[in-house]
Amino acid sequence: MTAVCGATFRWIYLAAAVAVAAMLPLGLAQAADKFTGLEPASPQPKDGALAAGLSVDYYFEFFQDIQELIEWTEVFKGEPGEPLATLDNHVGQGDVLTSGRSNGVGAWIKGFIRFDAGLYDLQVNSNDGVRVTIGGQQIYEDPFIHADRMSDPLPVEITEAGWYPLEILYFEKKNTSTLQLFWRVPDSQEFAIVPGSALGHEK
Ligand SMILES: [Ca+2]
Repeated sequence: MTAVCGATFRWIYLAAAVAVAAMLPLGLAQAADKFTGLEPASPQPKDGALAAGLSVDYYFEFFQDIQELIEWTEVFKGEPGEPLATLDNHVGQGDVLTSGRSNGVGAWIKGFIRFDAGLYDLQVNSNDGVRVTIGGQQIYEDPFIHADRMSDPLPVEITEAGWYPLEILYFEKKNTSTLQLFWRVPDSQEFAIVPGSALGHEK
C-alpha cells in the first residue's frame, strides 16, 4: 500500500513539475517581450541640432551575418552615404538604401527616434540580416541571410517623451533586399512606416 501511494505521489509531483515547466517559457517570454527602461538621449539634442533622417555608413562586402559586419565596423571606416529619410526599402533586386548597389552591402545606420510617452509596438521587415538597438537596448535581431521576414510586434514602453538613440546594423548579401521599420503609436490600431518627422541625426 505504501509503495502504491509513493508511486502515486511521484506521478503527481512529476505531472506538477511538467505543468510548471510548460508554463515557465511562456511566462518568461511574455516578461521579456515588452521592452522597458530605454534610455533617452542625454543631453537631449537641442532644437535645430538634428538633420532630417538617419545617417548611414556603407561597407561593401558580401557579409554572412551581423557579427561579421560588426567586426568590419571595428576595423574599417565605412563610406558615408546620403541620409535615409525613412526606413522603407522594399526594392526586390533594386539598390540597397542609398548605396547605389544592389548586392554585397553592409549598412551602419545611426541617429535618433522621437517617442511620446506610452506603449509603442515596433516591427521590422528584413532581408538579409538586421540588428536594431534603441535607447541602449537591443530590441530585435535576425542576424543571418534570409528572405523577407517580418518580426513579431515588439512592444516598447516609453515613460519619458523625447529623442532616443537608434542604431541599426543591416546587410544585404544578394538577390532581393528589404529593410523597413514600422511602428504603431499609442492608442492606434495601425502599423505605419516610422515617419521622417520622428527621425533625425546629428548635423
Ligand atoms: Ca537578400
